[in-house]
Amino acid sequence: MKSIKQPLLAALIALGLTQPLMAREVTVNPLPQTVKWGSSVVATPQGIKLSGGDKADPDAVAALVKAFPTGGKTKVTIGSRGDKAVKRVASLIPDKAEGYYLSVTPKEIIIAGNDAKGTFYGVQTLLQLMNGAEGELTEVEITDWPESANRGVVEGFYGNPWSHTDRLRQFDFYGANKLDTYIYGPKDDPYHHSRWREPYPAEKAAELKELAQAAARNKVWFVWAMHPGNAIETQQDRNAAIRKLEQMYEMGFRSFAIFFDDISNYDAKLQADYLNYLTDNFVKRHTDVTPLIMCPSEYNKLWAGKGEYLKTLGAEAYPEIRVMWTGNSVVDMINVPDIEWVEPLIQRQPFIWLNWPVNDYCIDHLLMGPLYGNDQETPAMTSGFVLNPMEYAEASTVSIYSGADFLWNSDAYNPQESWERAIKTVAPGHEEAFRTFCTYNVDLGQNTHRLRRTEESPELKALIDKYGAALSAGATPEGDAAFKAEFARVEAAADELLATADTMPLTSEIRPWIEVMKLLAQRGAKAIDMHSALVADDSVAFVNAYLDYAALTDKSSRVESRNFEGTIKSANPVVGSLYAEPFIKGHVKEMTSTYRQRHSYRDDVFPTPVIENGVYRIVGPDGAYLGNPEAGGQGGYPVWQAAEDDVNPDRQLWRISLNPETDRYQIINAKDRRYVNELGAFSNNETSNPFEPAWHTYVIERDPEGSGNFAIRNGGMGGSYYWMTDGDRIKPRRLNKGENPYLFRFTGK
Ligand code: LOG
Repeated sequence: MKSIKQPLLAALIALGLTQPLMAREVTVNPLPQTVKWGSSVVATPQGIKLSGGDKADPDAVAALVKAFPTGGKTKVTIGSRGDKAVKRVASLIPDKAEGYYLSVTPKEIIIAGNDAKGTFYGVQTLLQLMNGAEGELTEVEITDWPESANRGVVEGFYGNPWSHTDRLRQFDFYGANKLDTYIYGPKDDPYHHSRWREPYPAEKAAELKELAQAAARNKVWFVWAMHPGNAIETQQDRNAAIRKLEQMYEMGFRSFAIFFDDISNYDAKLQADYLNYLTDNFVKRHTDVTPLIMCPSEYNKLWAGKGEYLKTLGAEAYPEIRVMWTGNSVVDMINVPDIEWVEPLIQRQPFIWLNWPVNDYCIDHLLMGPLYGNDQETPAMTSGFVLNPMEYAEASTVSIYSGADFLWNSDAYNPQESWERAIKTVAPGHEEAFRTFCTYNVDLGQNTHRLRRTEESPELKALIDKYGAALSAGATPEGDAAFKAEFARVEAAADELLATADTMPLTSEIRPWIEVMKLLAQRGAKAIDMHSALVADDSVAFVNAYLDYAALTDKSSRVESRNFEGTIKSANPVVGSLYAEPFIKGHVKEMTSTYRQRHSYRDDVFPTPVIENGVYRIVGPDGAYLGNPEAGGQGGYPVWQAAEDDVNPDRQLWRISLNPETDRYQIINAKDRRYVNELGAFSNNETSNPFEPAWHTYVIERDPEGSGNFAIRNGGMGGSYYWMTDGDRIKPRRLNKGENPYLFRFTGK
């Protein structure tokens, strides 16, 4: 069951008899396990006549009567297995934790949970059915249950912790989407992390108490986490921990986690001993505190080596303590083998901490793309599964919505469809504009975890594929018009969203990215104007369009997102970094270079690149040429050669050009198109290179002393490494004090 369309309508759409626009489409998230539509039409209740309400789960009843006042005519029966009110449907209730049976007929509505939570979820499904129903419901019978327990969110990122209002809104969202777990652990809450020993100040404590209640109302299990670092050995430290946990207990919390992530000099045995101590001296001293959850220091396979740490932890920590796990690496989707690897080590099912859509390691980007890549079998193989979101709470709900869908019914989960539904739910009334926004905010950019997403701006991508190359070649009026139309569409979407930004929590939160998207669209349009002017040989129009472009670009570079005093600084929003931005920037660079070759009118307005894109000899300190004697081979490295290669001059020629994605130079041998990589060796060639341009693009610097020589510096991860020579090869390394890196000249062929 992929999406729930009312049956007649689905049939009409299948026959092509109606437009989806006319659809009275009803969606329920997460997708229920089984749905049977009837044929009768039922008027949506104005008021209800409730039976079973006195016995049924109070949160479920409260949610129901909030939507439908009692004292009306529609008969609604509610209850959980064992309640008299729902006895006659007892055999229809799924025998599954949190499951429910819901029936809507012209005669009555029945909500029957397998347990209290199931009843609450039955009500949520009814409310969602009503949402799209426009006055009428179709007769329906739903039998539903989750495939896994403990589905939710860990607020575990660096940066601005969510606000109190953010969290209250989140809990309502979780309740509505049947997520039942929230772990509180924002790295930049000092009372969680650096100052964990101290009690919350009164005002914060009052807020947290209110949160605990809001969570309970939504059937959300609230777990408060503490991050004591390595202060876990002395009796004093342990007393302080228990004191803090008791304070949190007093405030209404009953579930706790201990995080040991992102620390060094840790010890598995000691951590296990500490957790056991807290279990004996805190958890078990109460009758209503649940077993601890812990986040290990080696919380992913990449860091775990052979797993000695995890093995000790697994053997020593009490079996009821749950152990979190982020998968193969810090940021990674979860696959079956990852779980099969860790489970025997920790001797229990892992509790998944999915680092998605968290953006604290790529703060300039919003991650608005679909949630995909987790194996369907994984939720059932875990003791819990939570998503770590962005500090942008509202924007995170696109992924959280799909997380709820995936974790409830992973068999039926379809990333793209779920994402489309998320957009409609999260930005009602602005679906198209918000969808456009999301498609332009998919890529993560270069990042340490090397996770990329490529579903960016498919509309623009299609145009680039179709017209991109032709654009460089000359006149493409049709292409110009198509690009202009796409950029106009994007600008209109930005305008629509900006108009709501004073009133809508979502758009007010992401305003800086919307502004940058608008500027991107305007810059794109100017780039196309430049193209038309270049083709028409109109230098005045070209320069004017360029000046507009440059002013918009400057404006864009000055947009900032909210600042923060903690570990994360303000973000400079980047939009469309995978296709849109490189296309626009690369195209402008290329056109200005072409312009400079043809015209001199006001050519001073263009920035002069350190060196122009072109094919060069690279001449080293002793007048030697950098060559590629093993051209066409595998591996190896470029070598300094005293003599010019007359036979194969291409082996000493290098194509040096700015890479639009990194804005740094790539250096490729003209003979076999292999890259020089960050180790000064040859990498794969242009078409087979699987590595990100960050690893093999360089900053070229002109000697400020005016020698006419250049330095070549690694642009990527080893950013402070300069190309130096070592025997017959290049060796990128850090400079010694006072060392001169300006060793190279570029000469034409
Ligand atoms: C942190 C987390 C952070 C995330 C992504 C875990 C268990 N810990 O590398 O706080 O949000 O990665 O940057 C982490 O993931 N450290």
